[in-house]
Amino acid sequence: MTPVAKVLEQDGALVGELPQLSKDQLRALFRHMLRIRCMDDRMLKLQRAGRIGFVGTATGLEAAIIGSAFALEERDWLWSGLREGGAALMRGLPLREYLAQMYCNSNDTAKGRQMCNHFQHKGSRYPSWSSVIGTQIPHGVGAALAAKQRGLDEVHAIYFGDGATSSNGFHSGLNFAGVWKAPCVFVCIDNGWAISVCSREQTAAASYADKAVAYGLPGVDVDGNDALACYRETRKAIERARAGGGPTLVVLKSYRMMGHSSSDDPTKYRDADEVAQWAARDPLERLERYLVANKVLTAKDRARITDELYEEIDREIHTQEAAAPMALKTLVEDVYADVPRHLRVQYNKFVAVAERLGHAQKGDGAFPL
Ligand SMILES: Cc1ncc(C[n+]2csc(CCOP(=O)(O)OP(=O)(O)O)c2C)c(N)n1
Ligand SMILES: [Mg+2]
Repeated sequence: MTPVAKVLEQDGALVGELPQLSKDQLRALFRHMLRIRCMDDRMLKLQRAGRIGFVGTATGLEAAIIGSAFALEERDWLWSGLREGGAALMRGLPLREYLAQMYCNSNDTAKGRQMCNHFQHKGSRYPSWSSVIGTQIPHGVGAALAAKQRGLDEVHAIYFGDGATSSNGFHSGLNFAGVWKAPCVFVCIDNGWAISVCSREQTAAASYADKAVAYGLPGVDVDGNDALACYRETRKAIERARAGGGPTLVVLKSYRMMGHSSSDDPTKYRDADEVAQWAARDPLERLERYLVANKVLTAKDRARITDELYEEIDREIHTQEAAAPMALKTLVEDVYADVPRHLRVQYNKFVAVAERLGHAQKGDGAFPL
């Protein structure tokens, strides 16, 4: 097992080589991490109030998600595994589109065809992610290899959780990328649990990073609650991939503080002691302590930024609450140039039921026969 890369102790003390980041960049890093915490609070409350259907939180994983994605350039790609919505916001997904996707309303660019929380944003090179674990790994490797063949200067960061290391896609993706030196970085967010399966039941390896050896890649273990370490190690791996050195497996060791999703109750399978130990290693507090001690932030800044973020989020929630639902006719559109007769028949029957139940909107009866 490789030593775990670290820059900051939990009290904010410097114990490793600092990455090159300006004060403005450090403040941005902190703000993007804090936004995840604020979004989780609001999304979970909306889900519990029955306003949205499903949420997968990232509380506890802020340093892993933002620290690593902060190392990407605009021209690079991020293939999301599950919980990287905060990185999508940082890289350009408008908050409006994020929330429209949570509501699956008429502003949703995925037209309500994805489950809530399954973001995609073409503008910032964030392909739509799939709940089917590990499938993004070979997709991302293929896209990286295509970029290399076309002479494009792009690196593809492929994210996945510890659970995905048991998927077929992990093996075929890492093997293929190693052989062909695809310009990609594998970012494994090891949060200790794959729903209710803990890491010691997932693998007999001492660390997920050790698996890189079998594919001829370097693997690195990183303290995933240390934003600066996550940034530094991902940046190194990106630079190596960009220079033609091939992929690296970067394992960010962290912990999911809440349930797997809003449908899960983690108290059924894990101890309160374990959760408390990780609560004491909070990634936001660690970075804040370092930034305050080094006068990049003041002790009052966190509360001020939190208020600003909530104001921005709440304003957009009100807008999306008021937006119309997705038009029902989109159910049968976009597959055929013209909606064929058999789908029109089914659709008209469906609309008759929707009208009776009061779910149909004006214009939903779009395909009269
Ligand atoms: C191929 C496949 N098998 C099983 C599942 C059910 N499933 C959904 S999430 C999950 C665990 C994912 O764990 P991990 O990769 O560690 O990500 P995390 O949820 O911890 O972020 C499983 C087994 C699935 N979605 N796809
Ligand atoms: Mg996991």
